[in-house]
Amino acid sequence: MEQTYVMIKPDGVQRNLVGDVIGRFEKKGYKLVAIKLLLLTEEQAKEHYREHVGKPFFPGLLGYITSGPVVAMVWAGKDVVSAARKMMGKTNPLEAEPGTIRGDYGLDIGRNVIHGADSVESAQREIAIYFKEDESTSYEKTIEEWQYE
Ligand code: DAT
Ligand code: MG
Repeated sequence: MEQTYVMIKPDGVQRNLVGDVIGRFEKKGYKLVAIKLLLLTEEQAKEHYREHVGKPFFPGLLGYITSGPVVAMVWAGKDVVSAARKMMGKTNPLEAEPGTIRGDYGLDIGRNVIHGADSVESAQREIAIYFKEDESTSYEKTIEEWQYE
């Protein structure tokens, strides 16, 4: 099954949105295979956002993403990479549709609550930044026969 990397950013943790975000992924039917609360190091943040190093917003992004604990997660399921991006909504919360996480809870592009990998390759790269192989758990859920044809 496809896997993606999802991260509740420091504002999401501070604003008590952890349960809501996890609940959305659970109720949709995705399977949690790894989770931890951690404070990003500057190195991890730079590696995570390496495509944005040097952009005008990068210093602010770096300060924000390392400002408090985040919830790092790996979710698995059918087309989970693109589905998670849809559930999160557009990068700028003011452009994100109501019903999406950013659309429901965000106001500012620099405080947009959640991160989700943008491709299967990015997901694998990002998972490796935060999790060792033995920190992901492979297990069956009996409900899967009611979720997948
Ligand atoms: P996404 O998080 O939707 O993948 P991205 O990869 O383009 O978006 O940017 C990563 C993060 O950087 C984004 O969640 C918020 C921040 N960011 C992006 N563009 C920005 C901008 N123009 N001003 C301020 N922050 C920005
Ligand atoms: Mg991105």
